[in-house]
Amino acid sequence: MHLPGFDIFCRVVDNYGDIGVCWRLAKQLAQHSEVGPVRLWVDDLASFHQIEKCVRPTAAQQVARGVQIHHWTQTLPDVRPLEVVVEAFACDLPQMFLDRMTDNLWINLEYLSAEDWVESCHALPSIQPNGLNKFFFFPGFTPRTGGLLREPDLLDSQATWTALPESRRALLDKIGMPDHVQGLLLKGWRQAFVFCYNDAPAQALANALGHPGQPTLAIVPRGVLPELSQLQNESFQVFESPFVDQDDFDHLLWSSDLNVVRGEDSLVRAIWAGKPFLWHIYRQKEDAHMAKLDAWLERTHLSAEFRQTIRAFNQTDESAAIASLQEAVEPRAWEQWRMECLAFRQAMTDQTSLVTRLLAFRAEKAGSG
Ligand code: TRH
Repeated sequence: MHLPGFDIFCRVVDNYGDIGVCWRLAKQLAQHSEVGPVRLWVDDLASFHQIEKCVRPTAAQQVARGVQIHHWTQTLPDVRPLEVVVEAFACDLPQMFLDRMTDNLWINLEYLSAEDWVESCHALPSIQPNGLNKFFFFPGFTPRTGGLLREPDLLDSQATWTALPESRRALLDKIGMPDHVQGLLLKGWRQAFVFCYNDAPAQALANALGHPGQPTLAIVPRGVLPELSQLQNESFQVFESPFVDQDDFDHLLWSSDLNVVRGEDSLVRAIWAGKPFLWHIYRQKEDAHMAKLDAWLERTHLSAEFRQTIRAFNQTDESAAIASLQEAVEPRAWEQWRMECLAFRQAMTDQTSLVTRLLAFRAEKAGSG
C-alpha cells in the first residue's frame, strides 16, 4: 500500500505555540500506520529543544520520535518534496520546495479559532504562482472544520497515568519539587498549573486560590507571571518549575486540579486534561481577542457563571476577576465546573481528530486527482 509522506514547515515566530503545534502534528503523523515518512523543518531548534529535550539545537538533521527533523536554513539538502507539504501558519515555503512541487498536496495549516467563519473557509483552495492549489486547513471545534489535534489513545494513556500515584510523585521529583513542598499536596492542597501570559491578573489568582479552608500550590514555569511568587501566603504557595518536554507538560495538566493556559496548543491540552481551567488568551489590539474568546466560550456550553469567570480573567477589572474566581472555586461551584469541563471534553472527543480529518482530506484529493 502506498503511504503518503509529509513535509511540515515551521517558523518559530514567537513563544512556543508554532513549534508546539507542529511537533504534536509531526509526532501523531509519524505514529500513524497509514502515513509514510514525516519530515519536520524548523528554523529555531533552540526553542524546539525547550519543549523536547532530545532535540539537539546544533544538529542540521536528526531523528526523534520517528520524525526526521531538519534545521530550516537558507541552504536545504537536495530532496524531493513528499506527497503532502504542510506550511504551518503561512510560514512561506522555501523557493527550492516551491520549484520542485508538482502534484503535491499543499496545505496551509491555520491558527485555531472557534469563530463561525472558520467553517466556510476550511478546506478552500487558492491557486498559487507555481500553478498549484494551496488548501487552507483550519483546526476547529466543530465537525465542519479541521478538528483538534488528539492522539488516538490519549484518554486511555491519561487514565493509566493518573491511576498510579507513583507517576505523579516521579513527575514532581523530576521538576525538582522538594519533599516539603510535595508534602503540601499530600496534605490535600489543591494543585494549580499556571501557564499564562505575564499580564494575567495575578492578584485574582492568589486571592481566590489562597483560601485558608482550601489552600493551593501553584506550579508555574520559570519566567511566567513572576508577580505571583510575591503574593504567596500561608494558604497560597508558588513552586517555579523548569520547562519540561511536551509529554510532561501534559502530565502536569493531568495531575493538577486547576489549569491556567494561554496559546492554542496549551488550550487544547487543557481541554483534554478534563480539569477546570482558565484560558488566558493572547491580548490583541482593540480587544479583538475578546471576540475570539466569546466565540470559543459559546462552543464550550459552560454555564454562564464559568464563562463569566473566564471572561473576567481576561479583562482589566481585577476586582471582578477576584469575585468571579472566588465563587468558582467554592466547593459546590467547583464540582459543577469540573463536571462541565468533563462534558466539554467528551463533546470534543466524540468528534474525529485533526489527523484523521487531514488524512481523509488527502485521500479525497488523491482520489479526485
Ligand atoms: O507559547 P504560546 O504562548 O504560543 C502562542 C501561540 O502560538 C499563539 O498562537 C501566538 O499568537 C502567541 O503565542 C503569541 O502558547 P501555546 O500555544 O500554548 O504553546 C506552548 C507550548 O509549549 C505547548 O506546546 C506546550 C509547550 N510547553 C512545554 O512543552 N513544556 C513546558 O514546560 C511549557 C511551559 C510549555
